[in-house]
Amino acid sequence: MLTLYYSKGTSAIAPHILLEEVGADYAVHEVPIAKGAHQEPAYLEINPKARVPALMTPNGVITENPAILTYIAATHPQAHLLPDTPFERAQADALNAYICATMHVAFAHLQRGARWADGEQAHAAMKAKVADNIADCASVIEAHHLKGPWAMGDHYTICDAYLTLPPRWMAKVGVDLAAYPKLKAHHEAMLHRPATLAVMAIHGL
Ligand SMILES: N[C@@H](CCC(=O)N[C@@H](CS)C(=O)NCC(=O)O)C(=O)O
Repeated sequence: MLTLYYSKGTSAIAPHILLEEVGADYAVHEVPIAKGAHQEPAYLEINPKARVPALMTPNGVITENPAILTYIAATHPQAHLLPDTPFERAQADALNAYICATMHVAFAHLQRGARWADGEQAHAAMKAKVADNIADCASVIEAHHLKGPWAMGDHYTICDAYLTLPPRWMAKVGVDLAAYPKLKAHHEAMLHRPATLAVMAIHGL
């Protein structure tokens, strides 16, 4: 049995979608960030980094979206969500690393500037850069990481669940998805999948 620790509307949407896609036997445990639940001792025992998502597995806790997505796919091989060849696997890892370590971090500068600098002026300066940085990240994904129709080409993989997040970040900072035809088509295709729709409903989206 797996347990996904999540907060509604966060990046936990990605592993949540993948758990639905593979038909996993899983439970959910809500950790509402807005109420500070991710900072409470009970949750810090699950994830000392005070972030969601986290996935409790029979072997212990996994944190970090790319690792969680890979674990779900690797433990449900019948769903074929990991590319077969070493090169394609590395390409998938590259996209997931980019979403996690560059685009998500760029988006975090909107609300979490205090992690990088002190003072209102510094936070305002960081916020002012977020839309441009998110647009740059979207351009990189559009040009180099999204083969179409799915991220890795003809087959849905772990990257596709993670790619549900960039359009959400883009919308929040006013970057027009229509300017990125492959990302837009991907987003629309995702919204036709029952797993995506089920998770969006749970997250109140
Ligand atoms: N690198 C982590 C980032 C996780 C993360 O930042 N999650 C956000 C929600 S999308 C969070 O927990 N925010 C609470 C906070 O920053 O205090 C991952 O990919 O799992």
